Amino acid sequence: MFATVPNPIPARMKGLNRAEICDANFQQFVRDWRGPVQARPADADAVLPGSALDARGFVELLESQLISRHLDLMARVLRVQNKVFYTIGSSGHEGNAMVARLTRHTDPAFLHYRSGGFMAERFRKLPGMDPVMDSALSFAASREDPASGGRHKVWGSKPLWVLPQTSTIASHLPKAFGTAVAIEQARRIGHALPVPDDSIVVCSFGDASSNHATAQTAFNAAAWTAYQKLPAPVLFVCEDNGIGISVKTPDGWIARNFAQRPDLDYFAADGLDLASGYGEVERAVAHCRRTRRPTFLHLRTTRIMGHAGTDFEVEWRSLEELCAVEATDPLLRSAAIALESGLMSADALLALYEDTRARCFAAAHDADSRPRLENLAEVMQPLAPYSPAQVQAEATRYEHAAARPGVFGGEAKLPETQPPRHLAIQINQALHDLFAKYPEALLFGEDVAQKGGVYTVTKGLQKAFGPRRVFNTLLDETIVLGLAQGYANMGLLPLPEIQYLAYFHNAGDQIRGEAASLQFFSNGQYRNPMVMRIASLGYQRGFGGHFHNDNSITALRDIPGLVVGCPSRGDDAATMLRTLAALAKVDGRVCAFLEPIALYMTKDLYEPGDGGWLTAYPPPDQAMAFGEERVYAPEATDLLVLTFGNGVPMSLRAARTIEAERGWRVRVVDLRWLLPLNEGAIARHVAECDRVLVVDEGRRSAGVGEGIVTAITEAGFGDRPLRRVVGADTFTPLAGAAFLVIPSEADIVAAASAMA
Ligand SMILES: Cc1ncc(C[n+]2csc(CCOP(=O)(O)OP(=O)(O)O)c2C)c(N)n1
Ligand SMILES: [Mg+2]
Repeated sequence: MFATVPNPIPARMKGLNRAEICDANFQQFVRDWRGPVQARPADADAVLPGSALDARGFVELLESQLISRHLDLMARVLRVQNKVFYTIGSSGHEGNAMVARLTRHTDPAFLHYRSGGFMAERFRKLPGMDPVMDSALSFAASREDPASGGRHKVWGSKPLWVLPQTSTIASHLPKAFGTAVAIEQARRIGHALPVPDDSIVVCSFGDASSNHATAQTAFNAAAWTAYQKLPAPVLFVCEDNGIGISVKTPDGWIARNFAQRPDLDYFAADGLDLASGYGEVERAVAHCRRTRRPTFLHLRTTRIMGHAGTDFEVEWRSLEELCAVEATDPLLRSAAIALESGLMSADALLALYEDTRARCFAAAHDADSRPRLENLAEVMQPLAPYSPAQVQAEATRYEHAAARPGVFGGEAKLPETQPPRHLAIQINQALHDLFAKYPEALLFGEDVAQKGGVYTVTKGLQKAFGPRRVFNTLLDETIVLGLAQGYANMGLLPLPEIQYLAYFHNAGDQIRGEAASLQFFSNGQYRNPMVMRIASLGYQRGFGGHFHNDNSITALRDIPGLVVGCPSRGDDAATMLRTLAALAKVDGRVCAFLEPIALYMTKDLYEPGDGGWLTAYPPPDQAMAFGEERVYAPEATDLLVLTFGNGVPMSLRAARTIEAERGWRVRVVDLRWLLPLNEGAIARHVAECDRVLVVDEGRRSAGVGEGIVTAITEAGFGDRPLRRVVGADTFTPLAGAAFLVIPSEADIVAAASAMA
């Protein structure tokens, strides 16, 4: 009934610059329009007979598509002039504007880098916002970029609930799923959400990305949730352009892979054609919102102008194929609809096209004149905020006295009135206190609920606080950490547990690339505070092998902005947990709490039965200052031992031997905080002592010890006699051989002797 886009467009130009060709194609297509024209005003009727889209909606969507397109074209031109620093565009994907039109600005959105049309359309949802200028500032890496403050070209907006995403494809799906779960769960625990209760989460990504393990685990977790009739209102939008950089997605693969997945409800819409695609997008959005089930919207798109400005497709694809792809340009289809429906004349459409181009260039030139990030302090400003006074006040804030007798089984059983106990018990009691203090705290992971974790550290928490706040997840660390980010996005305080440090590594990107980077890439506007507990480190007797004794602290040590704490005794664990929770609450920090497994049950220090490693429970108004070390024998100056974790009791024992053998008095310092290292404290102790031993149970290379030695040297004490006692650069073997690869008391004594 209505004319379709001529296919293929004549290959009039064999030019390298396909952006110019796509640009010219559009203009020529409109100028040459000879299709039927029926004059009519823009009203509320269907844009075309049979379409679910009304005329006014169509015109607005077209405007959003044009904004997206001209931002791409502008970027291609101004990149070479060094005014713009990003050329991965949205051309061919502009139909995703339909998803924005049919969702709300309060539906949290985690977007694909080609969701420019979505972004332009979402900007309509709030008055007074300008998608062109805001985007131009981001393209120009201007300090005034409202999304990232000039730190990356991202789709992001605080008022529009678009959380900026990293370039790591698929890494955002677990947290999008987590946010959807959080929306539902918050209500169930009486937590006030920052968005309406019936919000859904929008999560877009490419067809190639859908194959990624991180994407697949999110689909699986969503289906696992829905299968149990639990809500997970996430709308996965697969923007299927049939290709990933240069690798084609097999024809039909997305439908084959997703159309029949149980508990992932599949909808397919033509993202190339607003008139025919709109109704199906509308059904998918309505389905997700109404049923609260995970929904998969397969949106047909195309990719024109290459993967990025640096991708010269003519070098690796035939011209015929390129022209055929360019003929599917959704803007040609939108132009046809505009002309055919009589909503626009060719002149009016061309004028709108040129006006939009002019707007984008004007904004880009304006953005180029704005200040960029000019010094390191500016760059790092949002990375790791720290407000000492507020953190201290929050950590010691104590207003839950009335709840505690109920939690601990009576006034007479309050833990601070009990005899000294070991680490596992004190962590457990501190968690009970934190849960009483923070009604928004959630603890989850593998086996943490009824069983109370492999080492019973979380025992009783579920009973005390219920299955909505303490629960088992499915077995996937990526999802555990994706959930944590999702809960945090909705204002909850997540305490995810990673069962063993060795199993952090396969999900590490969720912290390294995602959680720890959010404040940085959102210029401090979004934050995902959490306290991640990880059972860690070696020295277990009778339960061994590498994977239960992993000592790779290195994997955490270089994550910008992350806080890593590692207590060696129960009282420190309790006060440190309070400080970590406060850092999360006050400054939105992502925190890792390394629990030395081998010390969980340790009761004695020097002799069997001496109870030397039992500690009293610190009352709930006490906390540890962030960065503060614990010093044993502060008056001693002959030898300084800088250590942490299992190294602390070992060093204390070794110190006795050293004192007996050499007559040296030994000062042992438990650093407790491994990231950031307290370089000032290290330097202070070194300055006061004659010799230094660094005892680091982590690995020799890139371990904590390297950081300590560097701090000593940089503080000007490079000439102090110094030795390192460190783990070997190896995996840990099973049984007794495990002790060959990690420091021992004898090693510490021997290192001291070597300095005599
Ligand atoms: C985890 C990861 N691996 C590789 C890349 C490099 N990379 C960027 S985009 C891309 C292809 C993505 O294709 P698709 O998901 O189909 O999205 P499209 O670009 O086609 O929209 C690749 C391999 C990346 N960003 N992240
Ligand atoms: Mg693709």
